[in-house]
Amino acid sequence: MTHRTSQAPSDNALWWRSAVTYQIYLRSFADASGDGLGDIAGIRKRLGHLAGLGVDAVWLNPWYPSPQADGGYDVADYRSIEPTFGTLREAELLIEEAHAIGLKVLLDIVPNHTSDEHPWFREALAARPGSPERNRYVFRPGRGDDGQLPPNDWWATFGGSAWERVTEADGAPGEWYLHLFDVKQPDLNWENPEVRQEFRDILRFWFDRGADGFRIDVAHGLSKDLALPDLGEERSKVMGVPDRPDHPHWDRPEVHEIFREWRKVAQEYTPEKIFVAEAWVYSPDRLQPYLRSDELHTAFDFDFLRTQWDAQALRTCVETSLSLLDEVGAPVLWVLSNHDVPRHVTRLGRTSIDPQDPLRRTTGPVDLELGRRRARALLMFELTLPGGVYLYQGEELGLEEIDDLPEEALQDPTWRRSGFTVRGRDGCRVPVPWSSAGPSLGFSDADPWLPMPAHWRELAVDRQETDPASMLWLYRNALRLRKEIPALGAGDGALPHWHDLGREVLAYSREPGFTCVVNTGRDPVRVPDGQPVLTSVPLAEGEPLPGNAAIWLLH
Ligand code: TEU
Repeated sequence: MTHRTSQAPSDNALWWRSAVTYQIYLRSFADASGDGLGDIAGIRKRLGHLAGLGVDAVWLNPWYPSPQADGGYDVADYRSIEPTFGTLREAELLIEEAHAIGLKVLLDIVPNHTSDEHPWFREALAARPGSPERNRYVFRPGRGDDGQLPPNDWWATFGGSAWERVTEADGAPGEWYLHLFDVKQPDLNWENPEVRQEFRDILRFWFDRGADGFRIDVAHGLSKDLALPDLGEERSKVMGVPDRPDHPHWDRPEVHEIFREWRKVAQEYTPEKIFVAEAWVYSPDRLQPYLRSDELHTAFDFDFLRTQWDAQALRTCVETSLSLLDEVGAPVLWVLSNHDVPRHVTRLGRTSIDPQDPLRRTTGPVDLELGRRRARALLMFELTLPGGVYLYQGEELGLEEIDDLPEEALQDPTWRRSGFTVRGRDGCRVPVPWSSAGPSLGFSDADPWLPMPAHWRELAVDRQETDPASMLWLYRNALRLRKEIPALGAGDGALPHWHDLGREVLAYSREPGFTCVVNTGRDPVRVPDGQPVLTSVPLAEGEPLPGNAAIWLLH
């Protein structure tokens, strides 16, 4: 039993093992400049919301200069700030102000690809085939008599071929370059020492400006089998995740060498800087190597995010993740939503379940009331698990996925590249409603970059602030109790002690004296003795716990 967790995580060099981190999707958080797009000044005005919520850290999605072909994940300059978001000075001030209220600040690094408007790519286009400039990326001649066919059959994540042909300086059709995402996101060649050196320097640039760490975008994608073997897949899997262990461009063994180098950069600082990997892997055991003691500190647990609302499935996921990561001494990071997946209120409220679609991207009937009820219970489960938690902006308001954005508003490159068949991720990126009045619900003075539904007035921060039954109050209360209850937090190596209250019930204890019960079924269940400290639904003393609800007990 460890008491480490009862301290404020920020006072502790190991804060990242138990921190609750709030993801700020900058474009949609708060707009102070009045252009309809969120910005740094907007975040600085709303820091009080985060302090009031009780989180320990923030993670900011990319804020660098970018043509915004993929929401900023197409970076044109890694050492500056996109002018519509603010200035480098404002970024430094934001980091300082966050630190002053006890929040750590994590940035987002995008090492798999640059923007096609990055100077390196412009130089590569202007240079000859075989030149050092081209060798920073993955350029290859095409197949076929005239090189008119792509070098192999790899697909881009957003749809279509992963290869694009360029026109050479003499005007002739030329080589092809690899892009595992949009055509405006050419993949870097991580076998090239110059690329490695550049990114180590970029890490230092932001660490020197106060960043406490980085979320690593597509950490599983950096290394490729440069023999470029065909995949043999006939059809593009739009927004697919690695579906086999020996994939030629996802989760290659060579990637670990890169992260060992990065760890050394983090260790140049005191306290050490930290990393969180966005790594989509084939099976939970494949996350383990990323988290060895000389590699990355943490990685999102996407299996938890993909697990359905079922006590047995959730328990299996939790046990598997905890025991696998404990073998390498790493904490698990529990996460339910982010800017890439349908919001979990909607996922939990979908009444028809397709096992082939665990992220529930497919639209279909949704019972939002049920989804919110389950989301409240699942949050209470998540926040009691050993390890850290990532929250995505707006989940504290119970926001749902917006499935019916007008087609002309859609901006995710997936929509176009999938031949207008996959709507993409805009539905979870709709701006935050801050106030129940005003045309863009307090987000901006202008029209927001994605339309906000009028009914979100009911979910606005100002409404929920005055309502103790709201989702916002549940988050605040749960986060406060998580800090106060000694059993909660990191709990390194401590596996939960499960109780058998039936197949549809998750019930477990952590020492000293804490029990969480989640009823994923419909029938009420009797809960163990103890003093209730939090319930996801109103509950009288001694009353059985109804379906789709949770309770915390002290004893
Ligand atoms: O996402 C990487 C990624 O692999 C996801 O697109 C994944 O395939 C999907 O979420 C699984 O359903 C990261 C960023 O989070 C995303 O926003 C970017 O578009 C992408 O990288 C490219 O940089």
